[in-house]
Amino acid sequence: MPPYTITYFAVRGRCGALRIMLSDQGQEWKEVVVSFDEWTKGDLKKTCVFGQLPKFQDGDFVLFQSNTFLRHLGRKHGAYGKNDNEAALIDMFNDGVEDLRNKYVKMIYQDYDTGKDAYIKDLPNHLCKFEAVLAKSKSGFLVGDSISFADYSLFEVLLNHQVLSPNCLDSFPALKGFVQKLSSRPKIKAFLDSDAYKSLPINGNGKQ
Ligand SMILES: N[C@@H](CCC(=O)N[C@@H](CS)C(=O)NCC(=O)O)C(=O)O
Repeated sequence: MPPYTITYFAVRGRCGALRIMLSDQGQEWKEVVVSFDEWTKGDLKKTCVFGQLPKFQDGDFVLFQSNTFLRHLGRKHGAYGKNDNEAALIDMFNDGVEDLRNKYVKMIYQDYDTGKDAYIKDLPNHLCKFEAVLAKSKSGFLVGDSISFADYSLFEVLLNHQVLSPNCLDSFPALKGFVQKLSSRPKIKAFLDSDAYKSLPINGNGKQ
């Protein structure tokens, strides 16, 4: 039995970075897929601390909040920096990624038809912040000399933005190199090539 279980809808959504991280860390996990019908008619929602999915189980230990899962795995698998300051920087960058993810999610679910073009036009103003950080990084990672959960988060958000706007990284060589670097890590490459990854839509409403 794998120690980890993800309970979520049939989307990449808020578990995209988590699955990439688990793959890269050589971990196995079980997926429990919840249909919209089960969610709206069943009792699962009532059992979720914030009334939402995803839910993550590490054996008997149950968590909610997707960034909490990343932090938990970061602590367990050595992807949370090598001291308190590195950990704080990793938190900071992950929060920055979360800000961008939230803007993306808002556009996808609330404003896709009328807001997509303006979103893409404004995107360089967000990407340039991460570009500046990675351009200065000697390791090619956001913090220190090894991969952290914030790198998986940023990577996954960039992959989704490349679907939204295929040339969005063209003026950002460090971000482009970062995506290539993570995409070519063997376990990430194998996961991105898998049906498990490819068969899931990015978002629940089919927009991307
Ligand atoms: N901050 C939460 C957000 C969770 C969230 O927005 N869940 C959505 C799906 S991605 C959900 O459960 N929607 C159904 C509902 O609210 O009833 C996280 O990162 O896990």
